[in-house]
Amino acid sequence: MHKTLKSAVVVFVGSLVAASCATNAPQDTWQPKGPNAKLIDDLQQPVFAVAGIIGLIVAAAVTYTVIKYRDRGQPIPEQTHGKPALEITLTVIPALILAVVAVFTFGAIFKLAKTDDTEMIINVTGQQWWWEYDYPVQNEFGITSPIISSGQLVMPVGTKVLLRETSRDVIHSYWIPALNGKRDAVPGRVQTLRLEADEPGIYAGQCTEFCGLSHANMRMEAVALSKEDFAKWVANQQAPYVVPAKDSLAQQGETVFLNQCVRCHQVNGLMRADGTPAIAAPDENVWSGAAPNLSHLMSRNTFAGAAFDLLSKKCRDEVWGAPSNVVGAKYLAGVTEDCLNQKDLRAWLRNAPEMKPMYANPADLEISNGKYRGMPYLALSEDDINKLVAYLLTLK
Ligand code: HEC
Ligand SMILES: [Cu+2]
Repeated sequence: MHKTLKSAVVVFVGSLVAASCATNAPQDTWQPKGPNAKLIDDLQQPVFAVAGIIGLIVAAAVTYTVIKYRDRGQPIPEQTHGKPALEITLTVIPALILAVVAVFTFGAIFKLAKTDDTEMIINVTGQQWWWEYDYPVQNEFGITSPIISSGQLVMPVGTKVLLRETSRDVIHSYWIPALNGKRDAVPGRVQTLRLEADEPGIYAGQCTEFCGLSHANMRMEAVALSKEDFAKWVANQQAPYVVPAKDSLAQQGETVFLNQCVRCHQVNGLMRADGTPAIAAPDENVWSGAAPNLSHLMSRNTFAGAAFDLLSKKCRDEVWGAPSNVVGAKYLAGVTEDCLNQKDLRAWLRNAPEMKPMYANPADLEISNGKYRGMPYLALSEDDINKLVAYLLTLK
């Protein structure tokens, strides 16, 4: 066999084999789990089929021509100029195909852009390199005071959720492939994205607009809960602050937290020693002007832009692998001491920029006017880290 032909066959067969490898592909765009993603899938399947058939016909025609008419020293054939009938036909046929595709595409685009049937609103803000969610007051869902969370977007199933997206720094893009296409989060603008899940479950996604050094570590999940489970989640997010038991390790951790962390991280209801509420000022300390609200940190099971698990491997597999009728209950159990991924949380407190690159060049810190991009290195002692972990575990 000819050498190039041989390698072409190897590449072709190889890519077919490679393409069929992924059995566990949570970000597969071909497995819609809600009506918006289904709408896109219903469009892309036939379009892909038509394009595929045309692609095969063209490839076959090219291969046939290349082999049949390859240069064997034969005389140059008779030269012609133009064949109007053929040219018009070959223009009209693709135009008709594209016109049909366009009709269905526009239909889908308008349906996906609808906002007037929205049942629930969640504000989504991107920043380097994590997502913040802010649930405005919506009494019909029991949200009587705003809820602020990060990383994992929790939503009720069978509900038309409208994300209102923006960004605090550069352009990011929100994408949960199982639930819908992508929508850019642009500073100074609000853009909407519909999400709706048919079944309870955890659906993975990631930022899909290159946004700097840790773009690849800017991930997220949508957690769809049954309506009853969602109501429980809401109630927990609004539950008041629980003061750590007197003389416990967690109480010492609270003190460390007040000294080291509260300038960036809000914990609702946390009081300073003098009895005044501790109000975080991330705008003074962080380049994007925000840091995750940690009030109910242990109710989520990933952290730092969903790049790391808060749950140990064993517990994570139990939650994420749970069938849809129990996944909600498992998720709501949150992170208990037995299930905490101690290793990664401690490593994060020890030296966050080492786990998640924030600066290609440390001198860049000066350029951001002394404000950190992401979570800084805080030179904490192991003793303080022990106390902090005990404290963070109380933030259920
Ligand atoms: C200068 C501001 C700043 C300080 C001080 C700070 N952090 Fe952070 N922290 C951040 C930012 C910004 C992020 C988000 C980083 C990311 O996800 O890439 C973050 C992320 C986190 C997260 C992950 C939260 C989530 O939901 O993903 C935890 C936990 C955390 N910090 C704990 C602490 C603790 C404990 C302290 C005190 C010892 C502390 N931080 C001090 C800015 C700060
Ligand atoms: Cu991003």
